Formats: sequence, structure tokens, C-alpha cells
Amino acid sequence: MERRDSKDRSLDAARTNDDNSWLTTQQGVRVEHTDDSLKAGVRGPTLLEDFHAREKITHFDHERIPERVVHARGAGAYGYFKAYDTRLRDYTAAEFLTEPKLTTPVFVRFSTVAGSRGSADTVRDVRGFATKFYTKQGNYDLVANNMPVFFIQDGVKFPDFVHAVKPEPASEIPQAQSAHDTFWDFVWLHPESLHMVMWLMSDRALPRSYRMMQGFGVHTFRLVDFEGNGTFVKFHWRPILGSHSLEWAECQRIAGADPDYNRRDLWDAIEAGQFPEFELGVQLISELREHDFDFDLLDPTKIVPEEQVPVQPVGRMVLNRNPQNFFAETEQVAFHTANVVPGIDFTNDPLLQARNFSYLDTQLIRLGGPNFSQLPINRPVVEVHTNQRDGYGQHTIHTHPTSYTKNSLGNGCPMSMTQQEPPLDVYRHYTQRVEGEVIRRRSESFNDHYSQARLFWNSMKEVEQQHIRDAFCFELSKVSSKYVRQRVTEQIAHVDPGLAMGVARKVGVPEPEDFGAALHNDASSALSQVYPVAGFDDAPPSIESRRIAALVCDGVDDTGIRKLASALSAEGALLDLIGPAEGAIRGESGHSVDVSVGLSSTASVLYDAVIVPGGDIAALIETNGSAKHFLLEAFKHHKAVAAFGAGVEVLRRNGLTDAETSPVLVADEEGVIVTSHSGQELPDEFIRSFIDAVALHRIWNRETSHITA
Ligand code: HDD
Repeated sequence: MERRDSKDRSLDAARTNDDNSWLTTQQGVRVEHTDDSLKAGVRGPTLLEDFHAREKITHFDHERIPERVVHARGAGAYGYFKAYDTRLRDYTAAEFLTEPKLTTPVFVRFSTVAGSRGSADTVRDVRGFATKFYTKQGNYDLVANNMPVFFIQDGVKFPDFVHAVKPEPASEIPQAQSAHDTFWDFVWLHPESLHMVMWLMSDRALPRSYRMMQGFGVHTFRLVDFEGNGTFVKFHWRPILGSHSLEWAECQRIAGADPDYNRRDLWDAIEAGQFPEFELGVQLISELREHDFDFDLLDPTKIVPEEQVPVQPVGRMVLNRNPQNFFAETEQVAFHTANVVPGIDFTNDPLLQARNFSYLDTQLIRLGGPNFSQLPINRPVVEVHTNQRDGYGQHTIHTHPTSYTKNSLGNGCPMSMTQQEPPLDVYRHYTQRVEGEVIRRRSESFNDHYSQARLFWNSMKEVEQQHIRDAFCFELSKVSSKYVRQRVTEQIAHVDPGLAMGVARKVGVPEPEDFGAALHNDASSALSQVYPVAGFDDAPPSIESRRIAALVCDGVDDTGIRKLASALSAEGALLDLIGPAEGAIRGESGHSVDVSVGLSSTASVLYDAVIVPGGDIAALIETNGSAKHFLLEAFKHHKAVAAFGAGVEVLRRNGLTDAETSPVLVADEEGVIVTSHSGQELPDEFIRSFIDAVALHRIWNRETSHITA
């Protein structure tokens, strides 16, 4: 059992368990039974005086709260954050970032953006990555996404943007999809969205796991030191397992096979003790360099390329505990960009400025009043003393005689810093000079919408570009207005004319003109996800927590499977034995082997790799359509495929390998690994080659040979 932290202990007062209890009303009165209402005669009408029935039904009637207006679907986890060292001490007064001895409890909520609370996980969408740090200086919320830019530059546009991406107003179709008319109408009319749209059309919008995606604070924030000096900062989360994505065709299948795919993955990993880890990195930019870039640091549609300002790792977050009640914890958690602690401040990014208003405002309706910060999940781990009183759901019994400042009757308490020597923990806003005309206009420095969209495109490997092209075609083919399709392709032409023409041809609109103006060949190596990836090269690829399927049936080489299973488990991977039915089979050695799951209850898309073992396996794959499909679908999605002993012949007959009938080891460039050996003789190199192929995540060599413009 991991050590309990201050946040976890503070939740004890709110926890309740019904073990060994009697059923009562809300008033604690024991209820006789709850299966029949109180009636006048057994067939008579129900009586109003049945206070139990009324209370039960009334409470039920009021159980739902409004879902989040965006990011409605999410999954949460607790954990902790620890700074690596004191290196940020020169930049910020935020102790949790600078004191390596401190362990700061956190709660993280990952989410999709567009879909409703019950929508599928594997939709094409941005992912939210919001972290609440329960620090000793109060709560700090880093309300981030898995993409480093945003669709709009000014928060006043947020309702417009969200209305456009949400389902069409008349039909409420489609759910959790950007593939419809209003979204793309918004895009062509707002070229500022194009950089983000490139990210959205890329594989970044399809994370394999919440544990395998990056997080970005998006805005330029400000660190402030003890003397009040500011430094611009961009926050980055980097997953220790690497950044990996699914393929779009898989996502669509998984949305049916397991709509909870990402939240289940997070939950299961934590339950299995495979705790997700993320490294926090910062890009620090001196205020003197504010105008040194060819974009505006205040523009949230721009990244600061890592080639220009490297990301420095400053700490590590580990998620090690699942919530105990989804509603109480994950649903009621309330994040707010303006929840900052001393040492962290804002900039004038107009998107951030609006967010600082919106998050508090939205909780007032969502959580029903001004006391939501008293909900157990939202409470800080430090004492709270305000002069705020009353309101719906007030949980605190304030016993102090005064609730105003200044006062003498309450001994001047709670004290503000004017009444006492100022402690270092006081939040002081960054002092800055502000002047200007009151004006409703955007800065001209926000005008370049295409250069970084192109930077992203240029930074993609060929296969990633192909996926972006396919995504544009898929999405635009769902847009019924040919006019909108055409206008979008014209916008894409500003990013890359070749891309725009390819898309136009596929979606049946005239090829757009070639606008050469924004074209450049700059690229940033940190943007691609195909291994090797800049920033991840130092970490050896890992297969920890990857799910691997072995197809099994009576007569299978169970000795070989056991050998393989122990090697995979030593690397932290999970091996599931998929058989024709659940229960047990009899292996080649005569031993009984438990099947993990029957073929009809699972799907190939839920696994990262597939193994065809030796023994009497051919019959299964050749006579069972589901088994054959399972194998071929894994191959189709570029996953590592391995076979040993008689399993090699099965791959050969299905055209997955052209290895001869009895190879010792063939590990081809297409990620198909075979050996004729089996049982105890399974070569270590075979197992190693398979592990290396799984660690690559996908074997894109299989795809690049088929790329078409
Ligand atoms: Fe937002 C939720 C992230 C722009 C208004 N946002 C929300 C969540 C995340 C983000 C992760 C879910 C929090 C949770 O799990 O409870 N939002 C972002 C990022 C943005 C961004 C990274 C751009 C950089 N958001 C943005 C703007 C506005 C909002 C410009 C309004 C002007 N966001 C909200 C909100 C939500 C929200 C309406 C819905 C539920 C909630 O806040 O608690 O206030």
C-alpha cells in the first residue's frame, strides 16, 4: 500500500461505507423495506405520507447535474508531483516547483472535448489534461490539453467555436465528431484555427492511452521570483512511456468494441500498479526576449519551437490511486486557470484572460452555487479563511464573530499582509505597466496563421502526412456543403498546396489555386511521434503495460507460451490468451491452460500485438473466421506479429511472411517475427526481436510502401 498523502487523509472525513449497515432515511431513521410503497390497501393508491418513498424518488429526480459544457467526458486519478531539484528557484516563488523534498498531492482529469458524458473515448478530438496540485501554498491548476496550440486567439470567440464543433443544432448529429458542416464552416472562416486543425487531423487526436500522450499548458504563462521579476514560461508534460497513437480505422472499431477504452486503460494500469508517469518540462523565455520571435508569445495558436527554446525537465508526476466514487471526485472536480499560487502568474494572452473568467463562472451553474470549493475533491490541503459566508450548500460552520475586513471585534482576523510582516507565501500579482487605447481589435502580430501550420506539416514523417491527408478527406466527405469543402481546401492550400490538391480531388471539389506565400521548409523534430522522437530518444522504448494477444486452442504449444509469457511479464507487458471459447483448453503438453477471453468477446483492435504459437493452431485460424480476422486486422494496423513452431506456416499461408518453412529466426522489416523453434527451445533472440518490434508501437514500413498522394 503506497503512503497516504495529505489530500487522501483529508478525504477520510467525507468517506462513508455501507458495510454492516441498516437502511435508513436521510434523517437516519431505519426503513422497514424499500420494495413497496405505502398504500391504502394492497391494491390501493400510494399515500403522500410515505416519506421514505418521496425522499427516495425526489433525490433520484435531482441526481443529475449539468455536464461540462466542453470536456464533459473524462477520467480522473490521484497521484503526486515532485520537483527534481532547485533549478527553478531563481525564477519562481512556487515552492512545489523548486523544493525536491516536497511531495505535492495531485488530481488529474483527462477528457475528450466535444462529446457528451456518455460518448466514446476513441473519437478524433483534442484531449484535456487538467492537473490540480494541492500545494502548501494553496491549489494550483494547470488546465492543459494534449495539443500545444488552440483553435482561436481570443476567448470571446470560444462560444462561437464550441457551437460550431458541437453537433448540428437541429438533429444533434454527429456526437463527439468534428466531421460535420458547422465545424468546417467555422474553420474556413477562421484561418487562425488552421494550425490547431493540423494537429486535430493528425494522429495526436487519437491517443493510444492517456498514459501515452503529451500535455501542454498552451499559453505563455509567467513565473515570478521572490523579488517580483517575471520570466515567460510554457509548460509541457511528457509521458514516460512515450507518445503513441491509434489509427483512425481502429478508433472507429474500438468505439464500438470498448467505448471506455482510454478510461479503462488508465484505471487498469493504476490497479495493476503500473503507475502512469509524466515529466514536467518548462521552456523559459526571458522578458527581454519577448519580441525576438517571428510570432507573438501572447498568441495561443503558436508554439515556441524546441529548437529555439529547449524544454528543461523540472519534475515528475506519478498517478498511483484511482478515485473511489466517479461522481464525487471526477465529476465534481472543478478546475480553474486562475487557481494559481505565488510564483505563477498570467500574461495578456487574450484566450487566457477569458479563461480566467469562464472556469469560475461555469462551476457556479454546474456545481450549483458558490461553495463548490468546499467539495472534498476541491478543498486545498491548507487552511482556508475568508470572509465569504452563506450560499447554497454551505458546509462550514464559521464561528468567528466577524466576517468583514477591517474589524476589531474579531481581532482583525483573518489578517491580510498589511497587518502583519508579509510572509513569502502571499500571492502578489506581477507588477506591470499597462497602457493603451480601449479598443476592440486584434494585434497585427497575431496575423500569421499559416507558417506554423506548415511547420507542423513539414515536421511530420511521410506516414503521418498520409494520415493527415486521410483525415481531411474523411472529415470533409461528411460535410454536405460543397461550398464549405471547397473553401476549406483553399485554406489548406496556404499550408501546403500538394495536401490541398490531394484532398480536393478526393472530396470532389475543384483543385485550389497554389498560394505560395507562406511556404517555407522549416521543421521541428519534436513534433513527430514516429520513433525515434526528439526528446524521447534517451529513454529506451518500453513495452510496459502493452496488451499482447496469443491465439490459442486445444493442442497449442503451451510450453512455448509459458516461456514467452514470463519474458513479456518481466518487461511489464500483459499477455492474454484468446481462445475459441472461455474456460480451459488442453495444451500440447497435456496441461490445462486457462483462456483469458473468448474470440467472440474481444477484438484485435484492443491489442498492441499478436502471437500465433506453435502446436495444433492451424485448424483454429483456418476454420474460425474470427481468429483469422483477429490476426489479419493486427497486421493491417501495423502491429508486431509473431509466430513460432507450426504457427509460422499459418502466417505463410495467410501471406504475412515469406519466410521458409523452418527458419531459426526471421525478423523482417515489416515487424513480422518468426522462428521454427518451439517449446523450451524458443530462442531468446526471437523473444527479444518481438519485444523490440512491440516497443516501436507500429511498424510503418508496412504502410510507407503503399502511400499514395
Ligand atoms: Fe477550457 C474545461 C482546457 C480554452 C472554458 N478546458 C476545460 C478542461 C480542460 C480545458 C482540460 C476540462 C477540465 C476538467 O477536466 O474539468 N480550455 C483548455 C485549454 C484551452 C481552453 C488548454 C486553451 C488553451 N476553455 C478555453 C476557453 C474557454 C474555456 C478559451 C472560455 C472562454 N473550459 C472552459 C469551461 C470548462 C472548460 C467552459 C468546461 C467545464 C469546466 O470548464 O469546468 O469553463
